[in-house]
Amino acid sequence: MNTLSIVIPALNEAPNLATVMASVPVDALAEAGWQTEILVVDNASTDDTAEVARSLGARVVSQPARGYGNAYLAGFTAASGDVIATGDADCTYPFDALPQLLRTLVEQDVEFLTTDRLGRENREAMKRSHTMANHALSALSRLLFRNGLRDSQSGMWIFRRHVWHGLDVRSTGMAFSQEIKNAATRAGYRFLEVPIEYRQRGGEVKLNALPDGVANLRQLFEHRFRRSTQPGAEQPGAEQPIPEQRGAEQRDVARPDAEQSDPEQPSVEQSGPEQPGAEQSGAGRPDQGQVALPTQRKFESV
Ligand SMILES: Nc1nc2c(ncn2[C@@H]2O[C@H](COP(=O)(O)OP(=O)(O)OP(=O)(O)O)[C@@H](O)[C@H]2O)c(=O)[nH]1
Ligand SMILES: [Mg+2]
Repeated sequence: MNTLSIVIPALNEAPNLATVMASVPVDALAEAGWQTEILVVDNASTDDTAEVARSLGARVVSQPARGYGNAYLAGFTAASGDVIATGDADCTYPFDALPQLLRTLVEQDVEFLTTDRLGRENREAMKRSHTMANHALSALSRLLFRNGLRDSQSGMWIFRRHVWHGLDVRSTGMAFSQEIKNAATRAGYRFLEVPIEYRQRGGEVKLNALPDGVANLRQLFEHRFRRSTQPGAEQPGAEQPIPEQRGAEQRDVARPDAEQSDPEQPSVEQSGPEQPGAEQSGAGRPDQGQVALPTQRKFESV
């Protein structure tokens, strides 16, 4: 059985968790050969996010240091699956499409799969100002990193565990999302971007649009011109085999399969379901600045 960890960062998302957890098709995933664990990272919530998550059968990881990136750093450390999938705790991401997305990961032998929410069919779900900011940040990100990704801000990624261990991702806040994508593509992992359905957010917005946008801009330039200090991680020009490049963009939208104690340290709690893993392919690495060629293969939508 392959093992999958679904990591969900949550800051005061208690009212959304029942919907989010119910949208994970654990049975369909099991039928497809994926043993799944769900980790909710409680990011110092002041509501009962942790209790609700636990009662719904999630493993709760406690991250007292606020920040979207901090939440993922703790979640990935705690995750035991050979494949990790992510998404917000606000009902926006289609966890019900995971069986299809995993099939794509395996069939196309991708190491890092990211998703694109910016298709026209999703325009009702995102505020106009957010859509424009996402397009602008993504355009700048493409210009600097030359990876062809349409949506640098999407929070749904599915990747093989070894990828995370080969990356040098430093953002503690919202810039984590663009940084992990740009780090993975720059490091030369086989990547692919597929369209997904994006849904309206439940509950309160947590994003601080202006400061988060400015922080993202700064991070893009810092990352592009960074000299890595971590040997082997995302080192431009390192002596590694160059993998076959796979590219951004597939056009049909991935939709749900209809059938189918130290307060400063993150802590993990075991509760609820099983443990996650999937077959891995060799981690090919780096060659900075390679442009990924768009694949011609279409995503199967249901
Ligand atoms: N913004 C923010 N989100 C956090 C933090 N810690 C955990 N999260 C969670 O990270 C996810 C992303 O935050 P969102 O507020 O949804 O950010 P977003 O998706 O860019 O913005 P929306 O379009 O409003 O959904 C949510 O599940 C949050 O609950 C944090 O410190 N700040
Ligand atoms: Mg969100």
